[in-house]
Amino acid sequence: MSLRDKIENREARIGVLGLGYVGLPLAAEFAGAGFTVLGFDISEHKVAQVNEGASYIGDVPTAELAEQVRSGRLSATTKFDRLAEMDAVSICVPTPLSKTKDPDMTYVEAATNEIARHMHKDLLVILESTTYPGTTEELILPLLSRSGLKVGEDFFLAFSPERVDPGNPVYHTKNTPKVVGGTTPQCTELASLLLSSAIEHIHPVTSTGAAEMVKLLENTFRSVNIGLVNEIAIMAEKLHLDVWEVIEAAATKPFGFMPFYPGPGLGGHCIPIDPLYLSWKLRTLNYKARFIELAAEVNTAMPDFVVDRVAYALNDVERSVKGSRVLVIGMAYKRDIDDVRESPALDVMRLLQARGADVHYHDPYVPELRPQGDAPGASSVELTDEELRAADCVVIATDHSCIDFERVIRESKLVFDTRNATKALGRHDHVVKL
Ligand code: SAJ
Repeated sequence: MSLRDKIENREARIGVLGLGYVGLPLAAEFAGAGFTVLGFDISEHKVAQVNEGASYIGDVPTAELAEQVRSGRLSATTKFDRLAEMDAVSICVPTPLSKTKDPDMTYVEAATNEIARHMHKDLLVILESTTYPGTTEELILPLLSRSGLKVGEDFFLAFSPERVDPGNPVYHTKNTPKVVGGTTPQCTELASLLLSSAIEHIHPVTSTGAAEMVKLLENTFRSVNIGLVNEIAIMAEKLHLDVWEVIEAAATKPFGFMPFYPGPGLGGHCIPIDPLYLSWKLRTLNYKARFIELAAEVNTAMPDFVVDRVAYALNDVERSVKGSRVLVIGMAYKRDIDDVRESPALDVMRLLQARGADVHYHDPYVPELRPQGDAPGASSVELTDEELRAADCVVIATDHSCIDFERVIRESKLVFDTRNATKALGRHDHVVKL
């Protein structure tokens, strides 16, 4: 039976490498579409949780996962030799930056080498991990071609960028349009056929490079616009203007404008990182991607800007940062999630500590901070009235919906609001906004 037939009658066995915030939802969608899915991960813990039907990803409800595991549609393993049983494999492993801010392709290479070890005729491989244009053709294809099998005839290779917005209440894997580009038209067609069985709208492009570039355009668009609005916030402060009022008014323009909002910096494992994959690739071609590098410069300077503003606000009440007790509300990189990766709130806390402040934090989604480098661990404090009153300054770094900011204002001596979390609560002399 051909791969096409196996996909059409849902008999194709699907492997998903990497069971994180991209892989687990994708595996669940393929299982929901009627395929038998085997998740692969190096983490025994993740594999055990999946096989117990216990979801560790907010976007995958445990009830749904448990049902798929019970029915045998979905299971997980750390035994990569079972890749030999797969008809199609999606690679959903991390693509972080190295210490020198260059692409770290070790996870993608390791996953691809595992697949290469178990290559067989008619295998479809789809890379989902965000990466620089050229990765699929220059890194993946040669590793898989060592088998002697010919791409587009004996095996099929495509790139299809993940578009997961963690915590988004409306858009999930199934209803978010998916771009896909294959090494050959046949690769594009087969990858599109498989993906369209689990995802409502597929948008094919003519090459893997185009698909890789689409994702980087999406995330560079965000990084550059956030960098712009952060610089507007810095300008507004020098002009003694309320940047939030200005953005709210600009957003009344019904065409040609899209609001972005300033903040304490740029967090997450995508937006601060993915654009640097593009600028790195262009540097190898002797081109300087100026917008990407400038946006990164502005965004990474925001924690310092915030701490300077906190220092000025304390100074206005005749307090120095040194010796002051500061409570930072919110450690997650954005509201209503528990992820602290690249979170600017961590930088704000550490910069305040470096200036001698006694810093505590409260985040209902982040009960503990593990020690990182020379930074000690910490635990989230209860947001009691006493805790608020004891602080010389409360810094709102993440505007979680569950936090009662009215009480924060009422019980605090001084509030520095980096997220306009207090906008609906009127003006207060002791509340300073970014
Ligand atoms: N941020 C601002 N101002 C804004 C928007 C965001 O300061 O106007 C900050 C956030 O607080 C956060 C960071 O930027 O720290 C990233 O925010 P994000 O909303 O882009 O969140 P991510 O990184 O979790 O998800 C993004 C996706 N988000 C949206 O499209 C809304 C999307 O770009 C990608 O699908 C995803 O990264 C990814 O995996 O690439």
